[in-house]
Amino acid sequence: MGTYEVTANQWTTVTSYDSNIATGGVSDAWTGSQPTANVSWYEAAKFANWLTSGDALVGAYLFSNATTFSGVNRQSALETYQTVYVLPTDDEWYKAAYLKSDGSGYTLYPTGDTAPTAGVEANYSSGTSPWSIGTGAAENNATDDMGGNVWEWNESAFAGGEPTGSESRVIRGAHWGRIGTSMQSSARGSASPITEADYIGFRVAALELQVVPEPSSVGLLVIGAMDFVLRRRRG
Ligand SMILES: [Ca+2]
Ligand SMILES: [Ca+2]
Repeated sequence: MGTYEVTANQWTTVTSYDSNIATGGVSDAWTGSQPTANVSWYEAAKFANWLTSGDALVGAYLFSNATTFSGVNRQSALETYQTVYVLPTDDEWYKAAYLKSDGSGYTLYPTGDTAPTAGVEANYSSGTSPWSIGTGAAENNATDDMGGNVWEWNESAFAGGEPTGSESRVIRGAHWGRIGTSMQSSARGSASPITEADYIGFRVAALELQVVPEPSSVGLLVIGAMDFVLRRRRG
């Protein structure tokens, strides 16, 4: 799971390499090491694809052109690329945020069972804009700002399962201006995938194909690297 929300700088760098990513029409609201936002689900999915393949239209997310999405196929992408960048599913995001690091159960907030101090440990309630990544308190699994700062796109359809078209997607974690309960494990937001809002951003997760040695050659799908690695495939 990416430690941080994708930043405005990372967004600017990656989108400069592939004009098929930022096609939603609304440009970034934030700068530098603030999280990127005004990013539609489609734009976020194409960003993840680009990290995988160097092509916004090729990866776990199936696009026939820059504006036509037709589904998700992580396994096929893994077999081709071995390391695949994705938007975390609702379940993956939930576990990274709320599962205790010793695996003994789930907490109410990503930082524990008591509400983090607003404006110090997490950016919510009294905030007026997103702060730079790395500002808040460390969360259960060494992530930052899964609670607050900007809402984050999940891969999952709000109705459950993989999205196949324009149905609403899950967003999680709340933003700088929301009350604390919006960061709780039970809080699950919904947004149309074309939404470009200055309070919705995303983080990516990396999947790695692991091939089991003899006697089996079955590939296993696991959640890999905890850090977001910006790999410059072009330029
Ligand atoms: Ca946009
Ligand atoms: Ca967040």
